[in-house]
Amino acid sequence: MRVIAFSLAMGAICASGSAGYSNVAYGRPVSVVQGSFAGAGLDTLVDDVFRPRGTSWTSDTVYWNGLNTVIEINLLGTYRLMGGIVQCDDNDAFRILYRNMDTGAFETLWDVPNYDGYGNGMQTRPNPTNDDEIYFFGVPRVTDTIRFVAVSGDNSYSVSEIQVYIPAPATAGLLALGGLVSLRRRR
Ligand SMILES: [Ca+2]
Ligand SMILES: [Ca+2]
Repeated sequence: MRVIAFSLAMGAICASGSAGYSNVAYGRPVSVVQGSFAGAGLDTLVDDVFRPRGTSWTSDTVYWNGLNTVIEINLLGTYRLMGGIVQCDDNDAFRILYRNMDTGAFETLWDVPNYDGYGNGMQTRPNPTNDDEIYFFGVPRVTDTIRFVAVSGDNSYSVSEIQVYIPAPATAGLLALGGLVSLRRRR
């Protein structure tokens, strides 16, 4: 009985996404609030689809030149963000910002590093070999809006996926289920 319950629990965790976390940017409204962009529709940034590793920076991505462009995602709710995953051009550094709910100012959530300087197309951060690996922020932040900008690089920037995570509701339900199983066993 104990073994069966444990197996069910593990299955539920795997099915709920990246190690028990939910991407709250998925399907949310995306807009460019400053500057311009070209290429794919903005909805492709929150569709849970990554381009194949090394895809050309302008192939079905959102791309732009210069540091003026600001992409904004309305999370349609207030969440405590634990971590993120992004896929963007390899040879540039980017930044995700969050709206400070007290001041309204946008502050740094994650400085997304330059992957390399030699031009190998789209690369997922933090782990180019695993689109499911979450980067956990140093300090989780409570917010309802995030922004994405380029910080430095070769002046040609692109992005194909932006994800931010909270613990999956399934995990909370799972804990309750586990408690229920324990309760029944004691009878
Ligand atoms: Ca995408
Ligand atoms: Ca670039």
